[in-house]
Amino acid sequence: MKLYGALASPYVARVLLFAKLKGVEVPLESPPGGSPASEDYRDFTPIGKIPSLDVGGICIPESETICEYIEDEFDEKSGLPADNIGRAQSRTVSRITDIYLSPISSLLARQVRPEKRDQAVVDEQAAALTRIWGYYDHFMGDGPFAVGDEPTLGDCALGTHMCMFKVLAFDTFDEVADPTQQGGRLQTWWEAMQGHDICKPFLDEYIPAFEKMMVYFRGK
Ligand SMILES: N[C@@H](CCC(=O)N[C@@H](CS)C(=O)NCC(=O)O)C(=O)O
Repeated sequence: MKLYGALASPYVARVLLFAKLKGVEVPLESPPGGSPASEDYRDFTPIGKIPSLDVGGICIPESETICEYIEDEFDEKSGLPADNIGRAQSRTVSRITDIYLSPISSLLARQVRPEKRDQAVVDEQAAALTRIWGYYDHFMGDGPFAVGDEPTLGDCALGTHMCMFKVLAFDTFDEVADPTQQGGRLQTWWEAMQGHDICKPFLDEYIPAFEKMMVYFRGK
């Protein structure tokens, strides 16, 4: 089993953090052909995105599906809460991240250079982010993590995305406030992530990997 991708991707990082929490070793490799755009990689996954998981030549695409596969395949330590409501809440945090939060990162990435910035897009996305932070407030379970007192699937998705937003958005646009500094549920959650012996060192390693991507966005 090997994971194709690069740590700078929050989707790749999510899978690596999830595997780490479960105590599963998942080797990370560059995609066949050296890039997601290569013909070799497109033969393996026509979706052409990272990550994908290679299980004896079978391709499992999509970070969320890969995490669920790892959960099913290695069941010694669960990466989901014990009860069904908690499992649904953890998955909801992951889904909110993929469906509502993630698209905003692509829109803001195109606004990083001040001389090319469309202020209306930044303002609109800043307002959308405020609404989305409210979704987490509403749907997270009892804390301090997304659900309960251990990190699970949802924390992996939101944790890596939050790090990306810290660099891409909160440090870049004055209009976009950091919800982990505003005293609410997301602050409590972030403090728990920062106090966790696996999440903290992992996220500390992920941030500089994503910062290298910012060099690309700043030059765009
Ligand atoms: N829904 C996918 C998203 C993966 C994704 O967007 N990956 C980006 C890197 S962050 C990618 O592979 N981009 C390459 C491309 O679009 O050519 C997942 O959850 O795995």
